[in-house]
Amino acid sequence: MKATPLLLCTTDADFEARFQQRLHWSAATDAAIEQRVAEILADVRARGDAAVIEYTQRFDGLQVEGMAGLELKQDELKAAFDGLPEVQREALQAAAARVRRYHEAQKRASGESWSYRDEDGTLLGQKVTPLDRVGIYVPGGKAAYPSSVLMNALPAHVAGVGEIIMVVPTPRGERNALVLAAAYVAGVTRAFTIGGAQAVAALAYGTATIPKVDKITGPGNAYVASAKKHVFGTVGIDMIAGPSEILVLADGSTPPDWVAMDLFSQAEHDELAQSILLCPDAAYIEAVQASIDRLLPEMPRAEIIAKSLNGRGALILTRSMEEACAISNRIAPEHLEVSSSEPMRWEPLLRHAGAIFLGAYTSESLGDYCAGPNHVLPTSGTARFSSPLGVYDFQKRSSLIEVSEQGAQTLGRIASVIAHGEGLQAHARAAEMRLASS
Ligand code: HSO
Ligand code: ZN
Repeated sequence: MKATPLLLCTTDADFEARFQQRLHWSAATDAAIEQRVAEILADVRARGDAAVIEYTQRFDGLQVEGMAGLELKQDELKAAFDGLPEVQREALQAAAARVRRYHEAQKRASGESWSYRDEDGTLLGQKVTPLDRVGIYVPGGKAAYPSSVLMNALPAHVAGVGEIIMVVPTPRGERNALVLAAAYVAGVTRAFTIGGAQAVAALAYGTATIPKVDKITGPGNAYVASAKKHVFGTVGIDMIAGPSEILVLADGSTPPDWVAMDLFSQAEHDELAQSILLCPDAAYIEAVQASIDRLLPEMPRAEIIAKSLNGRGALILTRSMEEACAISNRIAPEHLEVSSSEPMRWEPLLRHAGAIFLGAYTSESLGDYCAGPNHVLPTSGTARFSSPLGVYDFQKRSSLIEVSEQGAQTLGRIASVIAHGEGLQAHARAAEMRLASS
């Protein structure tokens, strides 16, 4: 099996066209899926628990008497954790501690209430409060990642969310012990073995057993993505994540094997994942291709990696590191590795990326599990306008205003003039009544 990412050179006349073609990705919005999801949502909304039980039996082959059979009790989560080998228990706890610490710092830096007083004594500010209850969707099967349980639940916890409800499908009753253990470590409040659009519906509308949440986060398949879009507005959602992406910006100083393996690390997630190398050194690009050729046969997921690299991968020869940085900004990748001996020289030039990994030792994979920052990141160029999942996604803000008697005089005159201009008499009178001269 061969993996040969498309070789591009920015000096080629057709570079722009071929580059654009390689980047292009459109989420398949299948009308049949949309229709099916709308029906499931309406059914769960109308029939609650009974519908959830039926769909879980039909889609996951899970036969239960009542909803109690679909709930994972705290002692089961704990038992899953206790049953793990010690190295796994320790790794989960170490990762959780680091992710928690990072998000606590994030909360201190940007998640606290603030206020100030005007010269006339008027108080203005913003009060930050956590959401009451959130739902976390954890995929089952191939993409069941315990690390994602930590990445979704811990920022919610740090934000002060009262209840965290996890849903995870368990086809034919197959439970992933690491996922359950991660739920225990992250302090999930309640957990249910349900998935798909029916789980999203249950969280969004609530059933007799499953509490209605205020926001749903977490990745899922096409049905889950469609269901999240449908319920947006009834509840908040985090984002609709596309396939994983990595862009490596290399100056040629990192061992090529390291870069090849980092490209593999995202390619192994999904055939549609995108791995790109940008480098001004042609010999180095050749060396990375040689590493790919040599290392690929060792990989258990070689087939997925090859499909991803052949279909969506690219090795791009640039005129300079500056040009590589400019192209990276245009792509706005989910993960950006600056594999350079002087990463801090390039960092100020890099503006659009979900996460920036600086220096040869900072493999993206460390960020996926345990460095501390969140691994739920904007994909498909959305890093141009959105941010990693964070404490702020589990908080909301309320404006605070306390106008003093003196402040009412200044503000009342301004408001009155504009209210009259808008033809809204009650607004104007409400402001004028508080003027001392009135
Ligand atoms: N790189 C993935 C997250 C992940 N990797 C989970 C391994 N497990 C999306 O950012
Ligand atoms: Zn990953």
